Amino acid sequence: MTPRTPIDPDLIVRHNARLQKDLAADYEHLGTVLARRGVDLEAITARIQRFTVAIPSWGVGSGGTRFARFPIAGEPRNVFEKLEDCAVIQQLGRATPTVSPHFPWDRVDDFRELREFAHSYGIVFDAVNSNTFEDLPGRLSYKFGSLTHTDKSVREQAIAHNIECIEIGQQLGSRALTVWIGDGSNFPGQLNMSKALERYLESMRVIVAAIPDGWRLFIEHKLYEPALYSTVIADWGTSYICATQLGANVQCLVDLGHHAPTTNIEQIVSRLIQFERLGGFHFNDSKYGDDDLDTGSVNPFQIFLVFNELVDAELRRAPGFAPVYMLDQSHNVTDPVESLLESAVALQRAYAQALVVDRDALNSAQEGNDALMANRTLQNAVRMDVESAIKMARMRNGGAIDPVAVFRDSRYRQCKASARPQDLTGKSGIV
Ligand code: LRH
Ligand code: MN
Repeated sequence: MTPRTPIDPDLIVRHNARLQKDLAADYEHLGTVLARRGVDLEAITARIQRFTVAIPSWGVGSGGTRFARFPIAGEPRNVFEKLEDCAVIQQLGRATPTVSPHFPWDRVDDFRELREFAHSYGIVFDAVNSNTFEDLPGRLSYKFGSLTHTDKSVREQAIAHNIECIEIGQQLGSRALTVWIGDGSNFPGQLNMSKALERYLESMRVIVAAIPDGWRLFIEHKLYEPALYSTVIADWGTSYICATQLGANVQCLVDLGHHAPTTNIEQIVSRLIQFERLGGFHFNDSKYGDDDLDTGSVNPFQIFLVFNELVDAELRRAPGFAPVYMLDQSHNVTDPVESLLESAVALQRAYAQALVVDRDALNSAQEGNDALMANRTLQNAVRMDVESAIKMARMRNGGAIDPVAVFRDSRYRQCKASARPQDLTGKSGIV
């Protein structure tokens, strides 16, 4: 069944026809430059064509902060419209065939209908995300925590929600659950820290017992926010220890914005690969806190250094290496579709640059303690203009050479503005 296409396919053909000749010239030039280094461009392009990253369902609506959220006309009002926009990103960019849903934000009455709706656009569901950081009417409050709350009935409510997310995920065809909790404290002395972690492990053991065969559970750590003094799962070390306590199918998820600004995230990635507990990523960028900015928009070298570790593991076939890539961003001032298109490309760029690293030269420089040559080997790769390889991969996958140009020319957002009437007065909050 050919997927439905929210954008007129002819528009992509017309756009590509205008850009194809220049792309071919740039691609041939890159091939020559890489061949001089003994690198086969076609092999790189083929790997880029296979690269995929999941779209966060909550990322296709306008994001906000605690101060305000500024909705845009034509943004999705429900999960079906979110999936339509995800289909636009996949049709134009051809690197995002999966969507990571969040519950209860994406709750519907008929999940089979939702699955079929997604499949009609060629979209499948990735890891499901539970939510025990917001209260629902008539439910027990998570003000003082969820899986670690001192009150057993609140913990049981949070456990039941996670198990329900697994059941929903099974109906949707997902194969993983991501558990991020904001549990922690705002005052020294407010929380008995070891008891809180013990309650966490006790609750997670019940959830892990409900994980179906072939599924994984990802623990997502975060330094702070909403808790502002201590967070129960604050860092990779705590996440790793808990994963080893809970079971082989429990791994660590690295959200790039969940670390102190000076953290060496690529070393955390290297550790989790070494000890076979790297479950996946929430990619984004940040300057200060969990800013959820567009991937590669502030610190593209950071993303490259992370992919340098990932490509090293991929090429040496590191045991247990099967990370799931997802974006987790908040688009407060841009059109979410455009930001997500550009962010997927930023990941393809970091991946391609990491693929052109001369690993033999890097290895001998490292073994020989030639620090300058080792760093220069990476600098040579990150300075490589791999744009034509990314564009060629996208075009060969049936996408647009310039996806944002086609998106704007399609006037998709303007069409949706009339098709999706809604109140645009902003409220605060991330979604
Ligand atoms: C927490 C987080 C988590 C999601 C939420 C939307 O900051 O990164 O992954 O549940 O954002
Ligand atoms: Mn996240």
